[in-house]
Amino acid sequence: MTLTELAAHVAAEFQKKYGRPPRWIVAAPGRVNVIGEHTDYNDGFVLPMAIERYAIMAADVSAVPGKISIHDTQFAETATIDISAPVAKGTPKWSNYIRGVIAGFQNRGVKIPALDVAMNSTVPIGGGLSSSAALEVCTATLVETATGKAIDPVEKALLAQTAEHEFAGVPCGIMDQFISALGREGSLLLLDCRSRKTELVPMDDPSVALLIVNTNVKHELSGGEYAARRAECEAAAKILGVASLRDANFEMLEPAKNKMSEVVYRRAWHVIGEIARTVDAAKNIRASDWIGAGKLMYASHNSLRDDYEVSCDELDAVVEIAESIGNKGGIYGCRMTGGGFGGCAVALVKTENVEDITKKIAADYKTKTGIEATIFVSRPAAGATVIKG
Ligand code: GAF
Repeated sequence: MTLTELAAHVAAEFQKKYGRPPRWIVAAPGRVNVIGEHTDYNDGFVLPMAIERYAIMAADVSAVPGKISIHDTQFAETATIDISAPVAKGTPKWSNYIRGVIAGFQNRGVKIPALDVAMNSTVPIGGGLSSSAALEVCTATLVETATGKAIDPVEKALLAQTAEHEFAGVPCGIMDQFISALGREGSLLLLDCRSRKTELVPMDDPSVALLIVNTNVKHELSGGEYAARRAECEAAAKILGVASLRDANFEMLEPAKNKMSEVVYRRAWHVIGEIARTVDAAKNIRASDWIGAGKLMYASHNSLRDDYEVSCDELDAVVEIAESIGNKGGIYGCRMTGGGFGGCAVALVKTENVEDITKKIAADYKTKTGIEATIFVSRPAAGATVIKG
């Protein structure tokens, strides 16, 4: 479904639920990270792009004071949030992403009107494509539109990140909320997570495409593994005497090897290498060196699998199939994307081979794992947008 079709759909659902057309429609995209995994909370670089999958909300002021009613049209479930007091965690579980953002605006002293909302999302849930960041940034965009007070997109991303920390219990970095708020059509975003400076890296050559392969193995970051990785990185930085692993290098790591556990050493090894790979991949993509960028993607995957230990059999299976198809069959590189433990892989491919590659990956993945993958191409999309407002 295109964004225009999705907007028409959610507007019709709003009309059905509330008996009038919506006054506002806003959307925010999910993302795929091309390279730079588990580097954001180490002050490193990431290279994501917004994808053509969105969280979308249609809304109007409500006649019921002090309440926001949100109807999820996909799962036919309605959440009611009391905004007459400071918003706290509550049910259903998905409403916490919305609650967290509303609480963030309340903390800034923003007076939010009572709202009727219909929402939908085409970002797969638990697919590692940031369905939660899309929902958070979409909510923030709705609050901005309904109050007429836009905030700086960087502030908006940070507010959404705080919501994820405090209301979803995931101590995430800044990548997902940043790209959902700041994505640009036709470009990847090279984000320096320390300075928060962004650089657009054009990815509009029609001869190459990014193929997203959803293993359909659900990933869940609140399970503790993500927080454990973050703590291991902090431990490594402390031993190395640096503020974060962004300030470390291999020359510093080797002599400190006997001062840290083997696991902490390997985590640091991944992060130091991955930060460098991300900067190099951005250079390769700018120079249309697809082979060079693809090699870095495979190297990233191997490091995430062996040293960072956040891959899983199904993600490894997709990457092995991609390697077997190889440059000859039109695949330059492939890697797991996002937090890991399931979710999606991303492959850099020749556009002319997309159909054959899709068929081959689907068939071989089914044979290897018994699971049907969901495979699609996305062009780099724009970040959060106001469609009607
Ligand atoms: C998740 C987190 F939310 C991001 O901040 C990032 O750390 C990513 O995992 C791993 O690169 O998506």
